Amino acid sequence: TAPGANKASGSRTSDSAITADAPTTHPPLLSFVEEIAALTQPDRIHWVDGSEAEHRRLTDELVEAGTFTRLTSPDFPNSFAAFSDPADVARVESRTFICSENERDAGFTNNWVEPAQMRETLRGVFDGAMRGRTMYVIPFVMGHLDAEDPKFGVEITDSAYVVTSMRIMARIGTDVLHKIQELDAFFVPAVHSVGAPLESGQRDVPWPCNEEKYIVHYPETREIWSYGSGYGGNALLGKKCYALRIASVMARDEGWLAEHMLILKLTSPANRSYIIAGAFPSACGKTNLALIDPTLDGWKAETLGDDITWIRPGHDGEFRVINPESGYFGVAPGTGWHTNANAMRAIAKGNSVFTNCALTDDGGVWWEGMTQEPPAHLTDWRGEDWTPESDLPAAHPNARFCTPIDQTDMLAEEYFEPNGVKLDAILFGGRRKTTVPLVTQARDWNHGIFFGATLSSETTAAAEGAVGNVRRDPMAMLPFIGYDAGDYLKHWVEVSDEADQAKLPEIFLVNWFRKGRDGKIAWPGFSENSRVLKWVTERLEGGGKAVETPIGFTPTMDGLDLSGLEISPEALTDSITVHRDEWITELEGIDEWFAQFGDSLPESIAAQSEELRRRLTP
Ligand code: GTP
Ligand code: SPV
Ligand code: MN
Repeated sequence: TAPGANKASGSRTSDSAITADAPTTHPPLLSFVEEIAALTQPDRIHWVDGSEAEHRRLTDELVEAGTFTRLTSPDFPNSFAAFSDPADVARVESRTFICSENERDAGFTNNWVEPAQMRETLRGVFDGAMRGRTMYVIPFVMGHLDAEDPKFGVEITDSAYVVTSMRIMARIGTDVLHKIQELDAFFVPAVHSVGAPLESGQRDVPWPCNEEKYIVHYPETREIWSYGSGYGGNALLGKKCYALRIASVMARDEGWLAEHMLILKLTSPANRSYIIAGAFPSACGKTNLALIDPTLDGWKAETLGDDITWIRPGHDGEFRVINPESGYFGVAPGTGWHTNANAMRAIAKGNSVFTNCALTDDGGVWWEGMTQEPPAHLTDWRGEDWTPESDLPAAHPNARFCTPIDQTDMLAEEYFEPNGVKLDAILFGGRRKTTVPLVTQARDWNHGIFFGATLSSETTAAAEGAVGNVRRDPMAMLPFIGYDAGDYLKHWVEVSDEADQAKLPEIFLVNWFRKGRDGKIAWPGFSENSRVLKWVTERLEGGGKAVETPIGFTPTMDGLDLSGLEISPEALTDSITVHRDEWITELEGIDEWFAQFGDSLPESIAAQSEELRRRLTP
């Protein structure tokens, strides 16, 4: 099958009993459903319409099954808590595969298996995988239904938890189904099973999953197959699997970018608005910045998105951005009234699903950092009694809230623009204790790509594995680039050819996490990041006090607006200073990193590290 085309309709058995009561006559969709049903052998098929009545029925069933706990506290209306299997709490990068025809096209950052071999493996594990369960068919669109080029998908899943979460995270249901048929549009076929068939009479568990997991992408045919996990990025296939891995391949072929970025609209006291996107690795501050409450007087922030951004060259030579999602799947711990009141207000409107948070005795949820004082007693995410004296955290460090984005008071009206809004600046940021200063402006587009290409961060709980090791994470996309990483950087270089050079966004490197001489994080972060954003907008206007350092432009000691902020001169120095010796060491790490790209590293980006070397050598 060619990219952008679903399988030929001729292959389907049109009289199949499987789809006799289907709400569509669209042949490629019917044959997809028939094929997967024949393979996985579910007890029944449910076509998801996305309605309120359906949502009520499904959540009732999930409560009945023990997967959901209905929250009875008035602080969390129409909301539910779910607790995963303790071994199914995060994305599984070691079990994520890009199965391109040629190994070279998956690149060194991805796991690769020959597609024919993977298809055979998956045929084995999916054979009968939905026995005893309902197979749900979820038509969805990433981005707006009335966009110029809407991007459709159909997720087949045997998890009602996935259906209720997808209803928050993407536009799903009957309208989408009709549009696919009306436009005879391509849809990404996405198949998900928890991998836990039920024999007749077998009792289900609250969180079925399988020790063996596969998160598989076929970039050429734009297919997704996910097996064995019910969790977030492994199972809500519109999110990382489609909107980043598959979409990055579509974007390469069609001349745009699919990125792991937040989108923020910032308005100055002079009433000028700026659209800023930010790529930070998982659990490194996107949701927090997307929902910032600026501490600076007269500055207003509104949000468009917190995790995924699609960037397209517009008709007018500008880059335009949209958020393809419709909800937050945010890290719960650390989200609190004192750090992220905007998120808390959205959550307080209800209609949310909480995964691996702790339960309060009055039927609500709690996590570390929600309030400054923990409650006296909780039931932790494992179902154990918890008190403030307990050694283990009450919520899993990667516990998540899933909340509709339109519950955000500070949602920007541009969120509703089907074809997006002009992008002014891009921030790349990581979690680094040393070396990387608070904010640095790139000299030009390719220098900015170099910031992104060499982005690094200490690992977090958002993926399985050890926490706290520095790893390179190009554009915060290391686990999400659906093709060769060198080709991806080349595409970033080339995509600017599509745009008006005078309208290209400015690019900045930020680090909220650098430690000071006292061993504590030097910069106060969170709302105070508005001071950095103000400097960014000043630089966009050709102002802002800066020094040129070997790594780019950084603020002078009096460059940031620090009015009303208590920060010692030492802490400020430790936040913004560039240390030549640290960068000479950093360059060794960059050399090692770039060596891994082999000859797929674009010359213009390799040249950037030579330029840095030259600038660091007195
Ligand atoms: P994903 O949803 O996994 O992609 O994560 P994210 O990038 O949206 O991360 P999020 O905003 O949820 O932040 C994750 C963690 O970083 C939380 O524990 C926050 O408390 C912490 N954090 C966010 N912003 C700041 C900041 O400015 N300073 C400091 N010190 N910590 C921050
Ligand atoms: C991330 O890990 O970057 C997330 C959460 O946003 S997940 O949906 O699980 O990918
Ligand atoms: Mn993310």
